[in-house]
Amino acid sequence: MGQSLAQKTALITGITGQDGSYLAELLLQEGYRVVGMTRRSSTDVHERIEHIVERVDIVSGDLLDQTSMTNIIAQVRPDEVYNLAAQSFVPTSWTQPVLTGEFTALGVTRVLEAIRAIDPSIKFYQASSSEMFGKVAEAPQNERTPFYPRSPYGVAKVYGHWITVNYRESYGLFATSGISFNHESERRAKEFVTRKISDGVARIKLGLTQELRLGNLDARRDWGYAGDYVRAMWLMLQQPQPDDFVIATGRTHSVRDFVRLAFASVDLDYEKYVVQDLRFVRPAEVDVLIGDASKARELLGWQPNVTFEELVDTMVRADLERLGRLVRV
Ligand code: NAP
Ligand code: F7E
Repeated sequence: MGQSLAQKTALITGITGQDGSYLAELLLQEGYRVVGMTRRSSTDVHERIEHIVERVDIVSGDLLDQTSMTNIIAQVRPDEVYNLAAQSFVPTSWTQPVLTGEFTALGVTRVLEAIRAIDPSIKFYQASSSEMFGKVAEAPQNERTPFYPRSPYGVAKVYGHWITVNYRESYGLFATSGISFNHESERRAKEFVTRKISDGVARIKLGLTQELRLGNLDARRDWGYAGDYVRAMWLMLQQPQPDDFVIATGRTHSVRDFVRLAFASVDLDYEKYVVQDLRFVRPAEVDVLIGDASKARELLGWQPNVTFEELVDTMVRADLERLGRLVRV
């Protein structure tokens, strides 16, 4: 892939994930050379980036492996690194707590160490999470709200956040932490509740199944659209100074609200199909999240474009279309 002198290079860890795929699209549009780090797998994991895989460079590495991280930074020499890779599913963090800590917490230090050793002028973005607020100390949550994580995942993200701040303060790295609230899309993995619902609604509508089993319907989240959130990530690295930013819509809805709307969008009553299943209830829950993104609005000029209602509708339509195609084949 040819590269002009002025062209910037971005390295994305986690390019095969939901956010990685949208961020890669955005950076290509912005004229970047995009390099994506993937870990070795015996199967094809490029599903979300199939449409752009010819336009990005893929390098093989793992957040668990310091040597691969250092070699990748040395070979790619990126201007910007977006650390999106993580074990990101909260329930798995209870069944695999040590692995979650290795990926999601210590993995951040491995990337920062590689940057520090090879070229401390590289800009770094850390994908921090509203799960750090957990049992919230105040509402809405902003950059100064104290953390009280409620899962091994949340605890690992608190480490990732503070090590990012620490490398900024210790070594003067351009290390920025984006504290994103939940963001979803038709590319979300099916284990997360929004996609589980949109996929379930489509299956029920098409007669493929009769019920949708869910856990706590009363949990509330500040849900936005992933495409909006990756724009904020990029904007953060275009600022004169590294900083921390909350990215959120400022609106909160319950899982029940999402379910009701998703079923209603295909003229069904959720109460006839949703079954509560204790297997999906968590050992410790984050009851309610709502973010205050005023700092991002003021300093980044960022605001979300997609509403909750549009998000629900888009996700259900996408699953109906996808499953409809399969049923017709
Ligand atoms: P995702 O879809 O689960 O993607 C995670 C990515 O990390 C995948 O590409 C995965 O690769 C990769 N990965 C996992 N372990 C790795 C390892 N040891 N070495 C290298 N790559 C590894 O997550 P997402 O929703 O796009 O989220 C992106 C980041 O933002 C994550 O750090 C997540 O914790 C954080 N975050 C997400 C949200 C949200 O609402 N989406 C909110 C706040 C923060 P494979 O394809 O090989 O599994
Ligand atoms: O759960 C409730 C569940 O798994 C949302 C990750 O991207 O956002 C995500 O974490 C809520 C919880 O996302 C089911 O108890 C009910 O209260 O979609 P989720 P999450 O745990 O909020 C944050 C910001 C991240 O950083 C994470 O990486 O929905 N819920 N019934 C259920 N959740 C699931 N998964 N499945 C259910 O059946």
